[in-house]
Amino acid sequence: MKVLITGFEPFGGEALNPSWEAVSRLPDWTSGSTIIKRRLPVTFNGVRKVLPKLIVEEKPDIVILTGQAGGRPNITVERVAINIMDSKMPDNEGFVPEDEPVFEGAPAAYFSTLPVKAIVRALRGAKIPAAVSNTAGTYVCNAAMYTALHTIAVAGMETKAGFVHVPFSHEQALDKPRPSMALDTIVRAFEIVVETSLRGGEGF
Ligand code: PCA
Repeated sequence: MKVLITGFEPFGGEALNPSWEAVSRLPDWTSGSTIIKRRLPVTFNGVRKVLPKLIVEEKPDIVILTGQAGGRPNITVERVAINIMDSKMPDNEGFVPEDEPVFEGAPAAYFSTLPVKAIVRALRGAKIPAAVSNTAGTYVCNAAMYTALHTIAVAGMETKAGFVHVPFSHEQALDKPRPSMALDTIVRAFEIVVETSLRGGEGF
């Protein structure tokens, strides 16, 4: 099996993005499966260009996208991606879309095809605070999740895909009173997400 896991570059004035910091620390293979790690730009146009190419070329069995949700206290496994880009904060190339579709004429939403509940249970079983989230927002992370699921649907691929948000790391929270999680815990969480996705399980 081949797993594609992505993290994002920093955005919003942060020096790092814990999603990529954790992804980059993952092994290159686990349980007999190859893990391909990629860092994505925090740009609406970037993810819509890079992800379809990556998925069609690499043909992974599983796509796990990860990003930072600063302010959330736990790991959140996203259930749904919606066909909207709506942001007050500019992306990393200054684009501020308002009420625009990710893909014109495409479905309103896609559900994650990862075993969302099984992942949350496995994380909590490992004493890592985690929950299902019913919104990935309307910024670049939602656009990335939507792009991956839409690409897979249009190409008729069997690939499973979904998104996991992580809190700020402790380093990021030193200068602000926000919830944070140790990077080592986020790395362990991603290993569990990969292992549980490889095992499958019931859907959402
Ligand atoms: N989080 C942002 C985009 C990049 C990231 O790591 C989001 O939640 O949309």
